Amino acid sequence: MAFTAARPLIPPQDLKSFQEHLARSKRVLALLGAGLSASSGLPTFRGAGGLWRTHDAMQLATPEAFNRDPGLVWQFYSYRRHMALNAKPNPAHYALAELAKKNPEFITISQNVDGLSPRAGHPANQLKLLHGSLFDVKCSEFFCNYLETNNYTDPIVPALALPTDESDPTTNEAIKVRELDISDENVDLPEVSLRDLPRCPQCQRGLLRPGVVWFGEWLPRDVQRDIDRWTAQPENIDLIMVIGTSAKVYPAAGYVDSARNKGARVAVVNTDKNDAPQGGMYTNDWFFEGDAAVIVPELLKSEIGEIKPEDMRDGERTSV
Ligand code: BJW
Repeated sequence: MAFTAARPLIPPQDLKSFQEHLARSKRVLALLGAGLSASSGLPTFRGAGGLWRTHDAMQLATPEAFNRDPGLVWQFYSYRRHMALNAKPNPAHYALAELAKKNPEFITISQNVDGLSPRAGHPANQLKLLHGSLFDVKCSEFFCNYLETNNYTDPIVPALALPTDESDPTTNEAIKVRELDISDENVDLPEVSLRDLPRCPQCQRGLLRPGVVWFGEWLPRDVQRDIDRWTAQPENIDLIMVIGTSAKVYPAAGYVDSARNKGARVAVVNTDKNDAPQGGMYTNDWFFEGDAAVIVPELLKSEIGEIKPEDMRDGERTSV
């Protein structure tokens, strides 16, 4: 019986040409999206993971949804804070952090708000969090400037605690109670009253809200300024890696074109072959189809070596 060799995950010719280019590259950019954290167990926005109960996650990520039903939107974000706190960075988060430590001219623009890149030790000055963080909270009142960073209290207020399965016979004081998955529409969602939601300690009036960027909102000005300064430098950009993002949301998606306009070759890592950047793929580009958690460490191995389990030290936050 004849055996055919398993097809390598990354076509060897593509791996070789990418790594040769990476070795020659100085100014490198990465644009990250939700697919990077998919292997850590966190859902993406579009496609199968994009439904939270019966709600489109993209619809919940809007100021309109918060104004209409702040309780529901807080339940969505409180659930995601809990999930993110309990998730672990994956090898791709660590590989990108290692590349940043090796190359000070490498910057990463992340659309992710889950805190996994910081926890993987990605140097903060090389990590631009374009859409904020689940662990920042700010006042929703227009005239109040209250902002709290690194708030890891889970749940942020008691009313947002996940319901537990009271009928579970294993549930007792000694054993961790079984939390119910409220992203599943078949699980009853507890009622949350407005007065139990987190309030601003500064103005005492406004509701607190997650410090993330919703549709129609401006992006953090300092973050955008840093990126603009970096891209506007006279030197060319050598490479942009577009990892785990559908690259459909602006201004993030526009950085692919900005980098291309400064000479960058584009390398996409995505499980979906159809999720190429809006401007399409050029002949010199690479499309690496597959799980970022597997592909990214493989691509970067020539620069950073192997990511071993003992290298994956989680700068975990303690949930309070
Ligand atoms: C894997 C994988 C695995 C899965 N391995 N891969 C120009 C043109 C048109 C519209 C606009 C424009 N400029 C601005 C706009 C409006 C708007 C916009 O872009 N709309 C689009 C829908 C067209 N942009 C804005 O409103 C932005 N603000 C702004 O521009 O302000 C100025 C302004 C104000 C007023 C008027 C006009 C201008 C703000 C955008 C904020 C986006 N916010 C969110 C929520 C953040 C908080 C939260 O997390 O809840 O950010 S929405 C959501 O989308 C989230 C994400 O960061 C973002 C991008 O999604 P991402 O990460 O790409 O996720 P997915 O799910 O889409 O893709 C995952 C990918 O991974 C897929 O490709 C999978 O195949 C892949 N994958 N598993 C590798 N294991």
